Amino acid sequence: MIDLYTWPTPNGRKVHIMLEETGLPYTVHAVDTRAGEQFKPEFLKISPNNKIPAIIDRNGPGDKPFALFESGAILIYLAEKSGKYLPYEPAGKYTTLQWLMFQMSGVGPMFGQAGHFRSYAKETYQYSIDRYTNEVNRLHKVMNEQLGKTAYLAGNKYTIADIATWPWIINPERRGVDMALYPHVQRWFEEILARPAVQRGLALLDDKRKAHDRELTETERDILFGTSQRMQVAKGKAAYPSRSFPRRRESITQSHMRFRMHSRFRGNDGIDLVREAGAPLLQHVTRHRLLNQFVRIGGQQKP
Ligand SMILES: N[C@@H](CCC(=O)N[C@@H](CS)C(=O)NCC(=O)O)C(=O)O
Repeated sequence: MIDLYTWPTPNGRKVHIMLEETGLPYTVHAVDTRAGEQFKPEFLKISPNNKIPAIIDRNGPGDKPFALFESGAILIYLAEKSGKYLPYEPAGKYTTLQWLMFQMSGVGPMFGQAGHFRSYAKETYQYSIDRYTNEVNRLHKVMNEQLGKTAYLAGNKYTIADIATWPWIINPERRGVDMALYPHVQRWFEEILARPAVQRGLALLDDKRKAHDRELTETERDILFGTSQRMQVAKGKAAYPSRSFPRRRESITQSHMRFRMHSRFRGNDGIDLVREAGAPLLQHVTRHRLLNQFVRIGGQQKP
């Protein structure tokens, strides 16, 4: 039995469809990301990146419970568990993984940012809208060329590369895409839409999606994109502004010391360098920290 932690978004739907396609038994646990449920400690234990989807396979490796986050990893895991949608022979397998990585590193992030700047950002940032809309269209062109040659993204078999990409093609107008320009993507989209398992996957938690098909409230916006999100990440520690400044100073110090060590003090005693480093640039750093840094850097440089 797979425990599925999810919400009806493109990344969640990848796993909804995969579970329906494979027929693996599963139980759904809704994680309302607009209400901040992704920050609950029990969910963070499974998905420390505070994002859906995540799973726990009650019968994981060694027949022990096994937790997994990141939709790409989940798709590979479920494909190997079920023996479906990831070819076994190496060429087919790596071609599938190649297109899966294309989705994870290109389609997901770029489409996500396009949607963000076109629909969710409160102000209009034209540069960002243009940048991500261009990328979305470029990626559609890449897919269109591929799907003009093969039935599916990784060849003539339906694979996890298609399952990962397909939910991101829904509502193309929201990302500034005119599908008439990409007829092969459109053909592929319609073929996959007609699959009964895909229909069942789309139906999962769809009532919740419909209820949320509206403008974000201020609180929801803050949870997803604002200070709530940042504070959660920095939880238990100081918030970003007070931490980032000293960190940057430290790295200036470190590179400054490396430079001097290479150019002038190579082979000298570390204490000399620490004395020399009383220069204005380094005044804010305590002598103790300087010594520690020098010992660390100096230790690496010694023959
Ligand atoms: N790379 C991740 C991305 C997952 C992701 O972005 N999930 C979104 C919903 S589509 C989420 O949980 N957002 C909540 C948040 O960022 O707090 C994956 O593919 O699993």
